Amino acid sequence: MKDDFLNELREEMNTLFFKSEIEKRKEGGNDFFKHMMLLKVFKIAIIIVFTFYSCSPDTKDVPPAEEAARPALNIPDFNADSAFSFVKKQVDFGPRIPNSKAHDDCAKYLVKQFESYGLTVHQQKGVVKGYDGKSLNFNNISAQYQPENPRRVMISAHWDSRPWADHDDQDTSKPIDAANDGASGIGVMLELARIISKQKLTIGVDFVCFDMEDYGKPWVENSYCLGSQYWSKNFPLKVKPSYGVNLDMVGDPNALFTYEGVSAENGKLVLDKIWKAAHTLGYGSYFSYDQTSPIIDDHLYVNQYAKFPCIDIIDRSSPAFSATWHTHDDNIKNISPKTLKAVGQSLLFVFMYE
Ligand code: 1BN
Ligand code: ZN
Repeated sequence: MKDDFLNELREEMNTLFFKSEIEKRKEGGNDFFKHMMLLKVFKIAIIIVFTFYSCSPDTKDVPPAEEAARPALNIPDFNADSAFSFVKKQVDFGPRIPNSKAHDDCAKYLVKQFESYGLTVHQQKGVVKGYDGKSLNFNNISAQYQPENPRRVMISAHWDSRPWADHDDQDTSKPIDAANDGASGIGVMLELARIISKQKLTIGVDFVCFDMEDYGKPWVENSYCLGSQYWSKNFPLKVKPSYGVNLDMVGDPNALFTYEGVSAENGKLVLDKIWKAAHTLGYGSYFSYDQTSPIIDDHLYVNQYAKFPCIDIIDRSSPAFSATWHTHDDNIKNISPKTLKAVGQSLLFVFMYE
């Protein structure tokens, strides 16, 4: 079929050339001949269009030049100091433990911040029972950038803090500041929201602050991540994001983010994309391609119940996550703006190119 058309096209071209030569040699030509020539040109045009757009998969599969290489985008700067100030602000409220004033104050602050960026805020409030039988008031706060855009991604983190320092050797029953284990993820998220709200992305973004992640007891099944369990089982968004990125403990100076097991199982391509961006931008020392054991965190329940791929960027630099995990050393002094930047800038790069 294709060859027939190409042969016919060649024939037509030869004929036209031949006739044109006759035409040139004719003095002045005549109307009938000109009319025939126009018809011929028209016929050839149709054959060319048909040949190249209908009968030639070879050529159709070649992307136009402008699609082959996307123009370089101007990626805004992720401001590490701004992200750090968002972490400090949360810590300054005091421990954001369930049923406390600091918890309420921090919720109001988060809502106000997202609203100041012009985002649509939604609060999913309720009561859940902790592993100890206590009733805990939770609030999963989400903010939407381009709420009507059907192509969406989610960025999540937990905003509550652990009421105990069970990995410390002192004051284990006192709450931790949780500058890293909680506030760092929300700090990076707020800075991303601040920047993205001023940009024109091709995707919508759901910023989701999960509550009650850290009111759990080791080895008590499903006792952690109470907010994200509720959210994932009572999915409040109109559109499911294509994928989600959960941030947890993204502020330690010696952070190491790996291919965590649950993430690798459910969102390998998402990991590939973010890790590649990080290495391209010069943050490779924070992002290891090594696979580590699966862990319980908010992303697990998103994958399990909300059923869209969600990965976790979480510090696996020591066997028990970061060195300060669930100790009183998890404070603002041990937060590095450089680590916040490595994570935030890499994500901004990925989202801008979606
Ligand atoms: C992550 C940070 N997690 C708590 N703080 C989740 C977790 C649950 C980690 C159970 C270990 C065991
Ligand atoms: Zn924790």
